[in-house]
Amino acid sequence: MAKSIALVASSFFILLLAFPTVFATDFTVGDSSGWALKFDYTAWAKGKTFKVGDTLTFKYNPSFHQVNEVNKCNYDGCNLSNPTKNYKGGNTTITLFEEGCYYFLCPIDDHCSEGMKLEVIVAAYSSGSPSTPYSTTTPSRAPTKNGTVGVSSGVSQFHGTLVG
Ligand SMILES: *[C@@H]1O[C@H](CO)[C@@H](O)[C@H](O)[C@H]1NC(C)=O
Ligand SMILES: *[C@@H]1O[C@H](CO)[C@@H](O)[C@H](O)[C@H]1NC(C)=O
Ligand SMILES: *[C@@H]1O[C@H](CO)[C@@H](O)[C@H](O)[C@H]1NC(C)=O
Ligand SMILES: [Cu+2]
Repeated sequence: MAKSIALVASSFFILLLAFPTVFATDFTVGDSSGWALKFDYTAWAKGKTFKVGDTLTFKYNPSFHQVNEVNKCNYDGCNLSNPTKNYKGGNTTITLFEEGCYYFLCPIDDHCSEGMKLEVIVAAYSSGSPSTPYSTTTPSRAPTKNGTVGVSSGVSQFHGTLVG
């Protein structure tokens, strides 16, 4: 009994240590191209899975570009007025705090209509494969009926790994 408690406790400890690297991904928008003209950000975003807690980092020359977060209507029309937020400075990291769609564009000249715009669809924690480890980071909820299956299967996987 004491042994299994120790194993469960150490499993949680390992999961807690793993949490930041496993669950929060930072995406550099455009990868090595950064945030610039002549890049297809729709293609860049396609096939990537963005989750709540992930971050987007925009790297750009602050003399030529900025980042606006906008609503869908202004995104579709490349409307530069009343952005939700405006970022400058060349190194902008944005945390994707909630599920849903985020829209970004460059408000300088006609960069937006030339394609400097990005739509990102953010999935909830529970969708996608890493959901089981996430649920085990809330041990106080382990005894509830719904939590038991996910937590116990997660722990037993780690238990097996630890024991060999
Ligand atoms: C651009 O957006 C602003 C504020 O959201 C709105 O008042 C304006 O009518 C829009 N312009 C166009 C051309 O849609
Ligand atoms: C951008 O900002 C991040 C975190 O704020 C920092 O770690 C990084 O060194 C910065 N990069 C540049 C090129 O300024
Ligand atoms: C258990 O799951 C059901 C549906 O999946 C949900 O309605 C209910 O609120 C959940 N209960 C708890 C304690 O999470
Ligand atoms: Cu620009």
